[in-house]
Amino acid sequence: MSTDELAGVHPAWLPPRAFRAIAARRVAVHGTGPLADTVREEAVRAGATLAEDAELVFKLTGDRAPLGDEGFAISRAGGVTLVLADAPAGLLHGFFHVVRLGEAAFTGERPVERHVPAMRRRMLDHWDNLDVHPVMGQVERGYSGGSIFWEAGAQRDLARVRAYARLLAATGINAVAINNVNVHRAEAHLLTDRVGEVAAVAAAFRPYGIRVHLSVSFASPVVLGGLPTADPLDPAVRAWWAETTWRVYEAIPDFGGYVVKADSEGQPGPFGYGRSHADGANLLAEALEPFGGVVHWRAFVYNHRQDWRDRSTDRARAAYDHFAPLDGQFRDNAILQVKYGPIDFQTREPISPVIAAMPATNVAVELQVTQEYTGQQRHACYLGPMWSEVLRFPLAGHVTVAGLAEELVAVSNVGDDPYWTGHPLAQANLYAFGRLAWEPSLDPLSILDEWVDLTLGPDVDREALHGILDDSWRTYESYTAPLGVGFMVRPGHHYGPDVDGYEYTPWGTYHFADRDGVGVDRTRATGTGFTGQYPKPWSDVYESVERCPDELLLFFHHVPYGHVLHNGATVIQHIYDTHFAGAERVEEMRRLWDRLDGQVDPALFERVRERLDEQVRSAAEWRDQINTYFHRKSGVPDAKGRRIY
Ligand code: GCV
Repeated sequence: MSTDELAGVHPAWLPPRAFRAIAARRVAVHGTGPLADTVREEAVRAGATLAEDAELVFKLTGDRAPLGDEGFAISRAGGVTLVLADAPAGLLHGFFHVVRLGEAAFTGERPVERHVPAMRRRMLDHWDNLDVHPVMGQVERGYSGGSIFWEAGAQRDLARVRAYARLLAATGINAVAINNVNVHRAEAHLLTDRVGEVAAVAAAFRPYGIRVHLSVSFASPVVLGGLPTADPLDPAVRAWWAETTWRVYEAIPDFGGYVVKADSEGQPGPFGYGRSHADGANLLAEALEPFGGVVHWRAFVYNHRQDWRDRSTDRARAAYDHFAPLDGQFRDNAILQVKYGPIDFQTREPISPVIAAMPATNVAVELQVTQEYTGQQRHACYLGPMWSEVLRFPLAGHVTVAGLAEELVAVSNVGDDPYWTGHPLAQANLYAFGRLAWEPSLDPLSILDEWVDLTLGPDVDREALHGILDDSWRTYESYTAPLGVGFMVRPGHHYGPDVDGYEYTPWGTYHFADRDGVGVDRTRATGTGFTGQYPKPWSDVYESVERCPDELLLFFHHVPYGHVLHNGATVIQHIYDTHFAGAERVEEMRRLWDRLDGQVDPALFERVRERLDEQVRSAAEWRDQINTYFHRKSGVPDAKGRRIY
């Protein structure tokens, strides 16, 4: 692909500059097959010469054991940098590792260092539709323009997808689901008569070691096959899925598999036939099994038609209540895909107890790179620190979330925007997701450094960028969601404050603020009992109002405004203080960005500046609405006498 094909598209973390250390070197690639070819092409594209007496050597070990399908080992001795892998995908990951190292890959001696991915699948889910949806736009919760795959119901030119594949491979991502989990009528046909379009996308991803997956409707046998039922135990339904899947593999031999959102927010599922979610998932797993495919079955199942008057139903409990009893009943190639928190990608949630409740099930943890609830790519909010906290959290004894999960999946934040992600700084989130999925113990701030180096160059004001991004997630939390309370967002689009927006709706997301206090009692003693879904010590820690960490207090407890936090402040004063401080901090972020004027591309500079202006405006709105709301409810004045309306 010539770069001209992508005129006007930002190169993100793979600009020509990032390959400087490889340019003009002699490179040898010992290996055959498409991925080895990609490494050769990349080397040549970087400006290297292919030669036998090379100073950068890529070589297959001929072994299958220590490095696996994707790992590599890198070393340097006698002026030769050597990348070894057991399989060609490892050579490709090794190549991008050399890119990240830059000159350091060619300096001095290097003892052998092994790099093997922690997660076997590192996947992005696109919530893309073929056409513009009347309410959601084309990409559901997308903040970066239209889909890179489709336009006006038809497949787009795939040059952009090839460039995307390359960017993703450079972060370590190896799987992409290309359509929305809410499968509408047109998208359902990607499984059958429009599978050729999926095959074309798969061909664009294949040279970069990325497999394509498809979201499918559980009702496909009815909608597409004309059967009277989609009952998972019906022999005709099983035969339909087997035959349909066989045809998919005829078109795409390395097809990854299906993603299913069932019995959730209006999507059809096995409950409609009185069957369990294990029956549903196993139906598709059985059809995929002969071809080595997998089904990602989402655990995001809850009642979205709750009566707000009903205090006995707790949305946080739903996934565990549905799935924990099914542990051990899923086939090996069924992967239960669990959102990291029990509600829905809020700025702050506890870890979902489902992740620890399924020891006999393959679990994928799902994150949201698209910033639905974290500023919609209008606010700078670097999520690396949040994900790192999630992955390092010791949920089951000393076993962390990263240790419990087989896979990491995230909802993509990419669209046809020239910067890929709307907010140019939101590229760092996509980059960090891939890197953390490969190695969850990486320091998110070092990952940010990598992104800055590759994307903006080594000479930009790094201190200013760290000043803007390092704490931006905590800053976002401080001016939006106090103490683990969620969903104080505008209903529908979820941007901006609306404290009572969801309070009397059927969605099950309430804060229960009254004149005396705020928060959701999820204790076993007096509340919904959700705390009982956690293993020890967390079931006790969260149950106890004294031991519960401040940042989750209102998620687990309803407390009076005068309740004193571990940090010494009352709940109400904490709300005021953090909202004033958060909005001020955003003003400082905007000032810091001005230091990059002249150091980065002027159009990129302007784009970020515009977004920071909006973030300043929006943070002030959040501050004033939240503070005013709680001031009016509680009648408690701000101890510092600041302006509240
Ligand atoms: C794709 C949230 C979002 C929905 C999304 C859903 C999901 O509820 O607001 O847009 O639907 O999560 O994860 O399935």
